[in-house]
Amino acid sequence: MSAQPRRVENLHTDKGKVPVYATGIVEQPWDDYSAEDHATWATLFARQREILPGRASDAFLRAQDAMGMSPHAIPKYAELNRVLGEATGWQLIGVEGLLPELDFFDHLANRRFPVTWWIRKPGQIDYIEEPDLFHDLFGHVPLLMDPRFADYMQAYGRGGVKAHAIGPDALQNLTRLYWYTVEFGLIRESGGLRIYGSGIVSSKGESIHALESDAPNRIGFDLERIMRTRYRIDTYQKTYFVIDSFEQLIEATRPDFTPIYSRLAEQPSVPAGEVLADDAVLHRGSGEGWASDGDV
Ligand code: HBI
Ligand code: FE
Repeated sequence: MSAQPRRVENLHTDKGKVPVYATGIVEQPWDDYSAEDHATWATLFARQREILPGRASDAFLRAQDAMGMSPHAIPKYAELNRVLGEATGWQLIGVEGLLPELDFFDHLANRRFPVTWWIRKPGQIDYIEEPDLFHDLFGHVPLLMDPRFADYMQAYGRGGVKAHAIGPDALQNLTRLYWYTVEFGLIRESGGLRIYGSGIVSSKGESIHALESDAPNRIGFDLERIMRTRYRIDTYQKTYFVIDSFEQLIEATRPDFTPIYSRLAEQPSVPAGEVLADDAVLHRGSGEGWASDGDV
């Protein structure tokens, strides 16, 4: 019988006097996961851990080990929450899948990371449209153990709540920042370029492509440049942005973004594969294999 979650609707969390209702939270139905679910986790986990040493950031690999994640079984959110809560105060909550943006931002602003409760089917091992348990748990959760990244994710959530109140253009600018850092970011470490973005680190193909292919651009982090840059949903990224450290992310997101949104509203967006004159270009991509349409 496939796992069916028990709903915990409208978890009521008080922030001062204003109650905040977090919707769509479900208990992880761990006892109902099938042998096939655990086998899918094992296959994906082992395959990624095979190729990530030397490709993923040290902080990511260390954090994943510290959490005790292993291929033997799908981790229990409650067990991870003990380690994570101790390290940075973050907690995992089970969800059905993608949440309305404001709900998502509100969870991040309160150090709650939404993790999809179900895992993909064996036939979807190489690609799945929306984030499943493997993408969230293997990809996003480990770096929440790192105090600097944990702060960045909470700041992002707070920024998202504000951007949501400003309007869709601000939201689009901020979503691009999430996309090119949290999902598809690269970091320069002493050993060279490494992956920290969840969308890359949870994908075998993109873990190799992002670092070793000649096709994509690799450009130094620039906040406003990133916020203008469109991205790809259904193919590998055409451009990857590279930070020097997680501190750089924190510093870049310290100021209030309102004046930045106003400045960006006057400027055209940048196509996903374009290189601009004042970009800090680490690698100008060949563009081989790029789709000509479909930037969002
Ligand atoms: N919901 N569960 C979940 N996970 C996400 O990563 C997520 C989301 N809702 C919206 C969203 N991401 C993006 O649009 C963010 O940029 C807001
Ligand atoms: Fe994600």
